[in-house]
Amino acid sequence: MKTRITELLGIEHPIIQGGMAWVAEHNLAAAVSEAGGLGLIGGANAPGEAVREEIRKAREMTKKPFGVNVMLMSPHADDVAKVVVEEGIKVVTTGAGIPGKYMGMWKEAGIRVIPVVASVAQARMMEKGGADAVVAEGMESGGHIGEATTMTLVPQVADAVSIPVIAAGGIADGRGIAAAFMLGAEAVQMGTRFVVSKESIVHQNYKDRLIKAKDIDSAVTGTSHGHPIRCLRNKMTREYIRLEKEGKSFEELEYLTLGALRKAVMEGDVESGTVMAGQIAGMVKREQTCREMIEEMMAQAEALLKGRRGV
Ligand code: TUI
Repeated sequence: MKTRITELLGIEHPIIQGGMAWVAEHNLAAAVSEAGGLGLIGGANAPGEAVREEIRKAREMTKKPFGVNVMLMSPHADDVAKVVVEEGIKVVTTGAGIPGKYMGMWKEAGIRVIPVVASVAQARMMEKGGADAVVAEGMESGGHIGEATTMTLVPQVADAVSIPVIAAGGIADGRGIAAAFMLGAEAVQMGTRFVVSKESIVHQNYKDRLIKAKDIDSAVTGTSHGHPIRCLRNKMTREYIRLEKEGKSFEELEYLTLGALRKAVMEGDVESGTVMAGQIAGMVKREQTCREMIEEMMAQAEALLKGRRGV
């Protein structure tokens, strides 16, 4: 399936892997790229040198293009922004902020810049600032989210900008991809399904929790203080939301989430840790390789878009 995004990025399938903190490391990024999508290394809160090492390890595993997600709230964002240039990365996505101050440096280096946005206003601002495309991310996504749903955001962003739009949030099969295309997207970004891929290094407890999840098993913490994070319900989210209702501030609640994503992803503590996942977790039922996932989804999406029933 060819779109402006597959052309822009030099990839076979219009599927981009989310830049998930702790999860999007070199094994996953290389596997998604090898399968014909665009793998991403998630910079998250990691120092620049750690991201450089991840980039080099991914290069040893694939000759195909992969990108880096720069999390703009990271204290190391300035360093990571330089490392991607030094390492000759060709595609950068950004999250949790406006990448304006890095835009000149990245464009000069010939990098394709694809900010993740959560509103039409942000999408317009990014286009004006020179973005090559935007990811329109709905609140069905895992992790840090905005307020609009994918169904409402994607067509409004597609109408507002002329650069290509990538849909994200609540997409995990060929039906989701076909639907996103109907809304005006030219590719999708997916996180949750890839978390349970065979190549994903997350702890087995995390994968099992996600596979067991039902449709309404996620919760959003931090809505009261402007840092909304979607994750699967557990002891941590129950405690967090209870204290939020009592009026506790972000600073007072920080102890509950500090290091909690690492604890869930690396140590498998899915009760006290942060198990970030999107609302589509309920549909993710088994571990497969990234190639199996991508081939299955593309066959289903292509059949639907040609007017046949899904396979
Ligand atoms: O960035 C994400 N998802 C993330 S980042 C992350 S790590 C983290 N952990 C704790 C706190 C904060 C982050 C986990 N999940 N998705 C992309 C995304 N970007 N969603 C929403 C936005 C966004 C938000 C504000 C984009 C721009 C923006 O601009 C701010 C402004 O001033 O308009």
